[in-house]
Amino acid sequence: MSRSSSSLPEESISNKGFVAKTFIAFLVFGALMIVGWSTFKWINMQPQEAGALKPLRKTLDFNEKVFSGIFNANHLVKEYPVSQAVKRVRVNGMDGLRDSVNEASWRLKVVRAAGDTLQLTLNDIKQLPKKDIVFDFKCIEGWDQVTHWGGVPLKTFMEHYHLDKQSKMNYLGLVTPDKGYYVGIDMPSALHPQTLLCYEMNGKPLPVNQGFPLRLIIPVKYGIKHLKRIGTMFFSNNKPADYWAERGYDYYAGH
Ligand SMILES: Nc1nc2c(c(=O)[nH]1)N[C@H]1C(S)=C(S)[C@@H](COP(=O)(O)O)O[C@H]1N2
Ligand SMILES: [Mo]
Repeated sequence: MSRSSSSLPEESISNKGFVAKTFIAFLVFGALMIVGWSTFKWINMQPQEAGALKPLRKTLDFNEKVFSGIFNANHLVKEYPVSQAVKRVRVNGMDGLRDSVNEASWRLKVVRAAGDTLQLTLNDIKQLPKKDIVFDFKCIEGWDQVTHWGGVPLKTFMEHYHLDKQSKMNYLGLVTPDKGYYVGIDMPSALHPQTLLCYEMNGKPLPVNQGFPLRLIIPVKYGIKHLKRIGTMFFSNNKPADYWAERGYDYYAGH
């Protein structure tokens, strides 16, 4: 018997095993392709809901439940020394800022209830205790920068104007004077100690394209929620309309 003929049966056995394994691998691969492709097709066939295909919106709503469930109002976003704040702050998003704005005629309209609107000047707001914050501002598009803001904590503002009934509602809504940009904020995040009605950046009045005279600074959320140039504030138990949520982004937008 030659050596080659004695090694032949062994080789053909391992070859057989290899062929079988390859065959199974292809079957599994094919099956997964079919499952993946049909899931993709099924998702795409679903109707839209709030700017996203229904199954994706369901996922976003589920994420919102999870993240708002673990939200801790006492957990503070990291703060930095003022020296670390950038001097040239990026401008992103000009929706609702295209009209001119004038401090003398501008008012913050606070809708306490239907037909009961409080109208405040910038000076009224500046009378309240001021807080400065330097934090890492994060945009959902992927950039971030350490920036310095000043204003009155929204919680202090609500307490000062006796908006306690309103603060028990589920959401706060903010809208620019021209209604071109609008956000909805869950009340625990609105009342978070680092959330500001902000009128200063780097110790000076807000530049026009950064939201003069008054904007929201809400460090627990992504940039999309930091509405620039607030015109109207209102309260609701249902989700207020939200510009980017309508375009498929996460409504909660926390990080
Ligand atoms: N009125 C208004 N506010 C807005 C936007 C906008 O388009 N219009 N864009 C938002 C987004 S996506 C971001 S990241 C921040 C950017 O703030 P900044 O321009 O001061 O950097 O503003 C938010 N507030
Ligand atoms: Mo953003």
